[in-house]
Amino acid sequence: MIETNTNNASNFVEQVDSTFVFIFGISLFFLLGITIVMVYYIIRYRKSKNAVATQIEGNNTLEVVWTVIPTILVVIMFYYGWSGWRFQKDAPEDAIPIKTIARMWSFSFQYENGKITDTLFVPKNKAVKLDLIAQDVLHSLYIPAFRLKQDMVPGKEDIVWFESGKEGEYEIFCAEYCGLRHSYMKSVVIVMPQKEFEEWNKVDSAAIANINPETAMRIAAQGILRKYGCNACHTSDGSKLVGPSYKNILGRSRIVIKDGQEIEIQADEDYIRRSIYDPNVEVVKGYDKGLMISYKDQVSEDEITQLIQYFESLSSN
Ligand code: HEC
Ligand SMILES: [Cu+2]
Repeated sequence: MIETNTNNASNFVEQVDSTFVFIFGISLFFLLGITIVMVYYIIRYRKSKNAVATQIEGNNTLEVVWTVIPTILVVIMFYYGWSGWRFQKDAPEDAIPIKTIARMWSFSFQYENGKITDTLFVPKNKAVKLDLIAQDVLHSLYIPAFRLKQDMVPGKEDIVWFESGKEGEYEIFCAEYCGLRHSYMKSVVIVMPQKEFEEWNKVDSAAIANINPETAMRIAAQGILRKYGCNACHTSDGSKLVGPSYKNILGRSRIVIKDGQEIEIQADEDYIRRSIYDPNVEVVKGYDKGLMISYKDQVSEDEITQLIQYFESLSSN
């Protein structure tokens, strides 16, 4: 359930909202003021009443008034905008750091203990600092309820921070058009009591003992696919998305394009490993090159082995 009442959802809500109301109020005042005066003059000086125009030669008082007042207003607006922005960039020393990774087309969040999730979990009443990393193209982290938005630029380190005062679930969007499935690039931040967060943070995702090994293997593999955001482009049910489905991927032959040549290749375990570590060397025919990035520094050999097992289980013979 997404929380709709955003009072106190983050420590920025009040300040951003009052800046918004201030700027909106000034804009509305001038919109109405100018429109009313304009309509009044149209009627007052219409042709039948005032056929010959009166020429007016400047007015110093008026010139000064309409230069000085708007300048003051704009400087006040700038001040509010600037100080609010500075504050959002200046995380407290003791803020909990969470690595926030954006890529086509999902977010993931890595906590201090190495745990990685696709939903952002944070404690209530505790400052949290998000270290932003874009792995492929421009993205933008947008949490409307927190009044927080920051572009994520590949190669550029940036942070945002916040402290939430209200438990609940809030939406996260990518606010920078980043390709085909940009509109699916969303997530959720869950604010929970500090105790619950600490408990949650301790629980190891591998604590799925005592279930049948086949199920454990599937759960683990699906966890890996979620963790790295693979499902933004691939499915397990045979349907084509941006990339081919994992279903029936193993053991089949397919045409790939390598060095500009079409070659037929048998999809064995080694091919799967190469597809994940060097995806743009052999590109499956009919799909685009350059969309999948190399996961060499991310997915471990052990995880690849687990994925291969899972892909095997999806291959009906
Ligand atoms: C941004 C989209 C995207 C993401 C994210 C992505 N892939 Fe891919 N993947 C593709 C595309 C497009 C292809 C086909 C072109 C090619 O071979 O590079 C592909 C091809 C593959 C292939 C070869 C498929 C075949 O039929 O031969 C495998 C295996 C694969 N991806 C696994 C993964 C895994 C595992 C992850 C996560 C760690 C992942 N992909 C993340 C887009 C993506
Ligand atoms: Cu994006």
